Amino acid sequence: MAKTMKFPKGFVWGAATAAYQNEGGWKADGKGPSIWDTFSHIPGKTFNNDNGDISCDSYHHYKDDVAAMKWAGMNAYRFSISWPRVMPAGRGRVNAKGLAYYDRLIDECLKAGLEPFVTMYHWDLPQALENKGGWRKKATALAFHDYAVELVKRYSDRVRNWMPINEAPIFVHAGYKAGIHAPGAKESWKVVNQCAHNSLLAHGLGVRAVRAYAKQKSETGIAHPVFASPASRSAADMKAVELWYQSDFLGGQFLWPMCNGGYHKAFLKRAGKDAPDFTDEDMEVIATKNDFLGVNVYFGPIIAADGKGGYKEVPPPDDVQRTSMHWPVLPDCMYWAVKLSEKLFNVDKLYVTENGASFVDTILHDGKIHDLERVKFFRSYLRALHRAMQEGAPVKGYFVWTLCDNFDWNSGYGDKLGIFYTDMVTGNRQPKESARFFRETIKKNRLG
Ligand code: IFM
Repeated sequence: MAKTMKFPKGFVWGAATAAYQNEGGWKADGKGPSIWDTFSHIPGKTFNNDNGDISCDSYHHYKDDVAAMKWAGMNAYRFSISWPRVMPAGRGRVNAKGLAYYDRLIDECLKAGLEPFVTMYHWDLPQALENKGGWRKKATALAFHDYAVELVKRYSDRVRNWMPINEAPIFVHAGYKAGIHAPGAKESWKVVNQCAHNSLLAHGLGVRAVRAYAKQKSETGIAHPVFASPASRSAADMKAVELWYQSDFLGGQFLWPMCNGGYHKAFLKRAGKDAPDFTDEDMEVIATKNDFLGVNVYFGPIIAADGKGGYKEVPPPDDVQRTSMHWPVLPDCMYWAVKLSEKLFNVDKLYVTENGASFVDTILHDGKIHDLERVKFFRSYLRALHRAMQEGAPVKGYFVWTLCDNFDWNSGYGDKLGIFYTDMVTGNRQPKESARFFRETIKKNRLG
């Protein structure tokens, strides 16, 4: 019989969403255009030419989102604020109606007993800033600081948890190198590394905005994706995976300088002439101490020693289960994300800020959605998380990605990750089996 796994008292259970993926209202009440509005409106850029113009229409249905989380027994909600809704041109004039929307959402959360965890940037850069160079320019990080100050002044009487930046490696690499995300650029490595650097700078400035203007004791952290696991526990593979976290373009380039006070020499060597330009002052800002690390866990590279003092990626087993996005199901990745972050990044508090899976699901003849593969996925990842916590990892909460089926970037509505089905016509949110699974788990605060 499977063992019962208890979570600690006060454990944070929530759902995570992002403004562009959920809100809709892309032109409502004075919102400015974002790079995702522009990109998704170019034919051929997203699956089926889908876009987030309406999506779950949370701009009008936020009360339904909150009610769904309350039904599931959650005690927190991680959502992002749309920069161009609040500052249509990215800097300068603020949009009173946009700011008021988040007042309503925050108040509704608090009324329902949901602690707001606010992401300041989940990829919807104001188009006006992209027109001036976007993340290629330090000016964007400075504009982000002013935007962050505005948010903190406005909401910190009610918001205590802030994540300035979400998943920098993804929006930088997919948006500025591979060109498959907005703004669809394919830059040189030198420019890409500069974008990464500027995103780190923005994060540090966001943290400083919270420190300087928060009206109550508040905490900050980054939400970071892509965590590698070692191929085995051998000393050589463990050393190889550490090297990945120090020097890789997805690993070492981001968390290492933030948490350990500067780029690792192995990263600078790897980047060579393509390393970003930076000043000592930049590095100080980037290393501003955070209170927690947010880990977004889906899957990650499996790393082994290459026999020459370096590392190599080994493929997952051929028969590994895959989600409809073709992502391998690797629950051990959760265990290692937590364990290695604790070890290498000097963190004393962690949240799983995203975890979820796309599977094909549909309403059956009984009117229900039996997404049993997704339930199995959650069970296996939560078990791995619990194992790390049993070994002492300071994990304080878990956010499922995501609440409702929504727009998932270049795969549009082709992949579903919600624990609630969204009726895009009526706006109705219908619980899937996975939502019931969370309701049970949260109620008992244990698995099994
Ligand atoms: O939907 C995304 C989210 O915006 C960032 N993390 C991965 C999710 C699944 O693709």
